[in-house]
Amino acid sequence: MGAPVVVNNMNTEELQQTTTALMAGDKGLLAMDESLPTCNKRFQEAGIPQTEEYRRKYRQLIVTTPNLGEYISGAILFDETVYQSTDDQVLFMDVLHRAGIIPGIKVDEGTVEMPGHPKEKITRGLDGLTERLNNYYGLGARFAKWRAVITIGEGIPSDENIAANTKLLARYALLCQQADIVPIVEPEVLMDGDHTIERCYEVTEKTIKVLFTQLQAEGVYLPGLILKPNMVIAGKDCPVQKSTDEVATATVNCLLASVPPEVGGVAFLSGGQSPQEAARHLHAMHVKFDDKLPWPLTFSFARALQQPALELWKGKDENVKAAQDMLYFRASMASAARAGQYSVDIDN
Ligand code: 5MM
Repeated sequence: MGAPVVVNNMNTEELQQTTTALMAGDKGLLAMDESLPTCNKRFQEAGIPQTEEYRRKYRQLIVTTPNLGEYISGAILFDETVYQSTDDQVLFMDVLHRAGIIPGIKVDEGTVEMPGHPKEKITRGLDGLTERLNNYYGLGARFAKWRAVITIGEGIPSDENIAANTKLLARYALLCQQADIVPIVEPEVLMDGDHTIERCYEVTEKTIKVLFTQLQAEGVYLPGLILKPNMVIAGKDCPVQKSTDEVATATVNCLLASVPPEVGGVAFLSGGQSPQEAARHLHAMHVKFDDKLPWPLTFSFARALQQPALELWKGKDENVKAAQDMLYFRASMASAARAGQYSVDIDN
């Protein structure tokens, strides 16, 4: 074996290998990294007690779903989950490794109001990041995730907000790569509001372009990086909702205009779309554009994979099998979408 390739204080060979494994086949990523407030909110809506033990039971349900590794290449965890174990004391990280699923970790520390910009958010989490990354690597994590939130509204997003959030994403990405961890960079343009698809396109394109300018300025190794974008879609409250084909076309055109071809992969968030909508859109992108895509294009859904399973589980042991069957089914549908083989007929 030769010495590892080290560029800009990073092992590019290992980064590329991890990225390739995460983007392999027709698989995608499972985002199970809801922070305490988000997880508790979802539990509250489903009538489930909001305790550490119920969060452990829920994450156990997910990671022990039989054969999930057929469709899922990597799972993004929240810090609490990294240290949790199954009823018979096997760390969830080990359960995932045995299932052929690479564990990843959300390392941002959530959003706060941006100073001087009361309607906009900025993401925290750079303090002590290298130490945390080294610790997570030692525990078996091979990739990480940082989410920035871009809000569309009257006069926003501001240039300052896009610049600040993308700068933080770029710093995070560099620190990850220097710790041999593949960064997922997630600049989420929210679906909240009544904006049109055209406005979403404009903001998403601008955000991603600024992001890659910052990533390149930091010297981030693009083949060892995964972008996690929103799809280009009208706001939830916009009266004009476009067809599946229009969303797929706008999304791919926006990404082709803004994402350098050498990027290791693109994996969408679902952003509040139903599981069926998210799958339809991903499927349409592959059917129409497969031969034009310079990067692997897959999913990194949270709600569009988990929500139906969570609603079946309801916090009750007797519902675990039904919930696991549902999670496995949703993963199979998302994978079919990535393969361009999804249809509403198979999704029932
Ligand atoms: C946008 O949220 C990410 C993707 O989830 P959806 O597919 O449901 O849109 C998700 O990974 C998110 O970043 C995590 O759930 C963590 O969110 P919080 O709000 O807890 O930081």
